[in-house]
Amino acid sequence: MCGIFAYLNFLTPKKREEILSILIQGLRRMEYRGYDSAGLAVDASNDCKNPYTEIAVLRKSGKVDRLDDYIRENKDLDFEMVYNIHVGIAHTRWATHGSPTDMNAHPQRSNNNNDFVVAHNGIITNYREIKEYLIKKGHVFESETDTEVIAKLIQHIHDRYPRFGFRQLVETTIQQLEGAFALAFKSKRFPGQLVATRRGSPLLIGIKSSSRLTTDHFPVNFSKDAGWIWFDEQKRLASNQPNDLDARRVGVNDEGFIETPTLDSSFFTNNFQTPLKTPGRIDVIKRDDSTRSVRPFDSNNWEVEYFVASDASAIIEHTNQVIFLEDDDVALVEDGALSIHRINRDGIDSFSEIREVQQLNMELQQIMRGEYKTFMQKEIFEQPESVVNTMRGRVLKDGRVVLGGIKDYASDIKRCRRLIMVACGTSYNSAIACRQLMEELTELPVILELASDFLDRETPIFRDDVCFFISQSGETADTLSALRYCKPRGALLIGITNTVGSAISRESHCGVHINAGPEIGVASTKAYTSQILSLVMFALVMSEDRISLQPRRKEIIQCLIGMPENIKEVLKLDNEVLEISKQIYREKSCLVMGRGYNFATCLEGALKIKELSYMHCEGIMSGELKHGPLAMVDENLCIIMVICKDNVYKKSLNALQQVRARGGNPVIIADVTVPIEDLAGCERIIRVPKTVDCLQNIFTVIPFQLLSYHIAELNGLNVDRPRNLAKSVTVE
Ligand code: UD2
Ligand code: GLU
Ligand code: MG
Repeated sequence: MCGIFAYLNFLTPKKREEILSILIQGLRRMEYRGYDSAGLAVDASNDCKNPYTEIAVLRKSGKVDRLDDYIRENKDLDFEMVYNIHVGIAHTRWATHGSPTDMNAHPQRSNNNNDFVVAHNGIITNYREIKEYLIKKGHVFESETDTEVIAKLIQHIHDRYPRFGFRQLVETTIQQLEGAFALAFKSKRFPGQLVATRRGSPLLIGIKSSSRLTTDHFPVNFSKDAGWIWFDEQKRLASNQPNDLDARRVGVNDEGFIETPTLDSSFFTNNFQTPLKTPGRIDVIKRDDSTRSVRPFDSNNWEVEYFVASDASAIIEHTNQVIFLEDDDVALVEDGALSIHRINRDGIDSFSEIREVQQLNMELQQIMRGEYKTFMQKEIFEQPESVVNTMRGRVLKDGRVVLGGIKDYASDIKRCRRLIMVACGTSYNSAIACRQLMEELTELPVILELASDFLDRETPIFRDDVCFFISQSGETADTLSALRYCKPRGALLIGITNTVGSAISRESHCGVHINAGPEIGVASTKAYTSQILSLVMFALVMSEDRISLQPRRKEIIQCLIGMPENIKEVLKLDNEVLEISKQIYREKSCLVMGRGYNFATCLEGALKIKELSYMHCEGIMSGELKHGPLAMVDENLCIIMVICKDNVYKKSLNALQQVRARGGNPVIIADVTVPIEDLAGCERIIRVPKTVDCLQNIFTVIPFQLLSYHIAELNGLNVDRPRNLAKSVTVE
């Protein structure tokens, strides 16, 4: 979930040193996205007559600077060597599969010869099945990444079908992949060629040439039917079906006729009927008179450079002519010419048949955060995607919930005496948000602990306790100390973190990586919602065999699936929230109240406002109102109330009445099903979509994220770096 950068120079001679600098610079431009390791691959022969016989893969955990130093110290590379035509690919990684080590950094490679190398952004959810298959076929894996299967798979297909072109190999490979990816491929077998593709992760291509571009668009070519389907050997074995694949025609021979491959009949099933004419070359539908790939320049002897990147910040300094790839586009650069391909016309209604060359007229600063002014804003608006990444491969279409990290411990956990959730700040609030559901679905006592207080009290912990340690960075000092305190006492330790390879992830017995992607803004937003989802998924896993709980589980899972769309709806409230921010940004103090599942939202909302705008703001349980806070209420106090149609609805309305009776005029955050008549004449109402009670707090907290953001901005404060605070608190 971090960044890809690739650079191809065609008839524009470049020293190896220059190529490496361009690649490193590309990575640096994407540094702001946050990452844990970096790497690149370039041609490595030092023989000018045979420049493409070797590929070097250079990778380092840590900063791009470390990679840079590592490369400069390399004694095997002749930095003066000049390439007329060259392809280099580079990557910054935010680990999801395997810790951030040199070996797990990208590019990943197909074999010790580096025949194929690939840089990947995203998560491959079916990589385990593919890996098992490839291991059986003799491939030896060296990393813990999901990405490595891509490199090994393309090699495997190449070995079976040596006549496939590079693009065809990639098309065949990506049809086996599930999950999300942006990919850049380089191969020793196809020197000077670059293939890039995406599904779910962003990717764009910059074009730079001193020849004039004669076209403002590239047609999309449709491969007739490269209809390869991964053959699920496991499934066949499980269902005891005979292997009738030998009888099928499953390959394409030299003349373009379908044949039965003799090497490995179990590899593919065939779903195409018509023979391809010349496979690997012209299997595209010609549109008008456009040829397979457009040579888009006005001179015969043209030179060109291409840049592939996850975002424009890495490209803008080179060129402002770019093409944005759509999902499942496969871009090939061959002989310096770019062509865009799609396997078939599925989903073509939503994508046009051309990819326009767009002019970027933005400043670098502007691009870095996309359309957003700050990282925090970007991260708030990323939530429709980050929640998908948290659930990817875990909430399955068939209604099951699978947490790979918990599976083996589930039965131990079910037998424990109590669940204890230990955290600080926002992470602590996520535990509050999920406490009720945890109790309901596990039927265990659930105890919440602020890490600092937990340590101060030297809380008794026993062998049959299960302790959760929740931390975005996985390095939070108090939480980590609490973990170390519990370890010798024999409790089972579960980590919930966003950072693979972090101390909490390493030192816990098991856990869940929330996979929200790097969070840069100091005030946590997307990590909070992903933490809640991770805990909800945990509760669902714990209750999967409770028959009486099935209807409840089903309802929750349905709502999880609808979550991304609903979050988009919530984000549309931004302008309404801005208007309210304008009314309250000068207040000295603010009271946020609610109860039940939305109490966590009040605490987290108040925390966001404090952190960002330095305003005094307090989140209270509305049940506590008459035990003290009500004394503060008058017509001047700024109040925000969260009211949803859940099991505490009546009580929430009661609190509203009490506030109204003291002249209070609260801003209300309500779900769309709350009737206006119930809201006691309040006029400032923000309506969020309705969902199942235990997930409602995700929708109610987002308006607070936006609110705190706008209040801070209206006050002219630094949103990404509030004073006195640090992103990860590694001191107690
Ligand atoms: C994991 C693996 C992945 C692959 C996949 C199988 C990683 C980062 N992920 O993804 O490589 O094997 O399973 O489908 O390697 N863990 C802790 N403490 C924490 C968080 C996680 O010990 O705070 C453990 C967890 O118990 C598991 C591993 O780390 O053993 C990976 O956890 P995950 O949440 O990334 O698991 P999953 O299944 O999504
Ligand atoms: N899932 C891949 C890995 O863990 C790619 C992560 C990324 O996008 O940086 O290596
Ligand atoms: Mg661990």
